[in-house]
Amino acid sequence: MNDFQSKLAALRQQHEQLLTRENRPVQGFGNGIYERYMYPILTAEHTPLEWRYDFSEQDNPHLMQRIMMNAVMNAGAIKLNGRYLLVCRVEGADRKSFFAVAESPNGIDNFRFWDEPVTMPEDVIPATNVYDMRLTQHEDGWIYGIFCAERHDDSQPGNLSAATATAAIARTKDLVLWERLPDLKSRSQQRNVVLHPEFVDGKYAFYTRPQDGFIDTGSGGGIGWSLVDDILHAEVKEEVIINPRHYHTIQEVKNGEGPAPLKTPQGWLHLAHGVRGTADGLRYVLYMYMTALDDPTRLTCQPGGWFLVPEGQEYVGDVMNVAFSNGWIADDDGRVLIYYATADTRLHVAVSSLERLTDYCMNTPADGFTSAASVENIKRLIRKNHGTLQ
Ligand code: M1P
Repeated sequence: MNDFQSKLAALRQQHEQLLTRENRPVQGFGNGIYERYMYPILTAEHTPLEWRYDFSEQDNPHLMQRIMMNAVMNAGAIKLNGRYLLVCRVEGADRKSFFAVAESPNGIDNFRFWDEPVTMPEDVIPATNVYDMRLTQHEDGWIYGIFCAERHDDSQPGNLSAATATAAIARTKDLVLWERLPDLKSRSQQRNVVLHPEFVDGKYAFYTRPQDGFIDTGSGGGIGWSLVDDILHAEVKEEVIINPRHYHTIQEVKNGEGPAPLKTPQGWLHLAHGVRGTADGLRYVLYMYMTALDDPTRLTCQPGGWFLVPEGQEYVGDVMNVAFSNGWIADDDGRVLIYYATADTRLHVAVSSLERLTDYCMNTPADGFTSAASVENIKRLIRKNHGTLQ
């Protein structure tokens, strides 16, 4: 074996070790609501070597990476025919995101990317960047992928940072072949748009996130809801805000629906992200809420504060202080696998159950919006523990 060959063999061995590393729950009490796992499930290093290296000794004698990867994050998730599948946002060193499917035998570890990234057909105006797909197994029989399509805002030719965010719609049966439908028409820019899994009043229902600009939600009041007659020409005609932003909460600056909600006997279970401003920049955290089964726009409960935040090393990365989720799987045994990314860099899993998540949502005090109300919540719990609660 020459130098090149032994270098390549070592590279393959190291990569295989990473891909097959067993993941274990973090030991300790945690919070009782979910268990975090020791290792990220997917990182840039997990992407196939074939995507990054030219293996020809003649063309690439130094075994350089010809194409470098930057991050794997924000993945849509689905269990399909017994397979745990993630449609990941992979970002190259060139700052372009694309979709790639990774598969695991158990949803926890041994994730492996399929051979090639997804070839996503374009809409009429091609996008510069695509990301953050939410997967919805709809009762119409299709699996929909709703994602953000970003383009330069040509109405501001002199501003290279001016961009528009639009909700793109594609559908598939197998995550291999995708049919692209026209982007969602909307008066405002839209990101974090999610398709509800059931028809409502015979229509397709979208969770929306109206925003004035590409980054700023501005007058956009929070997570919206809109019924759409025709998925082939989807348009937001009327939009109501079902989960508003609120002063001095974790969702003051913006919020956005995470994955498609899960149906439970107690109501629709939602995972979302909330954003607040700090002296150190924006802080993205995850939170939960529930809506009524007979009216998914009616909020029934929302625990005060965050559900999951970056911890330890999770805090550090490309965009610090960010936890983001757009994928979860409700497994046949009642477990819920929550896929969350941190710092726009890597992807993790946390495990809970429908039973625990509904308990968390229904029995955690709501945000009372003032310090005094928070103190009352704590005093009520103390009195309950002392047996003195009236
Ligand atoms: O950088 C944090 C997140 O920012 C955006 O989310 P939002 O639209 O709510 O601000 C998205 O670009 C998301 O991908 C990213 O993780």
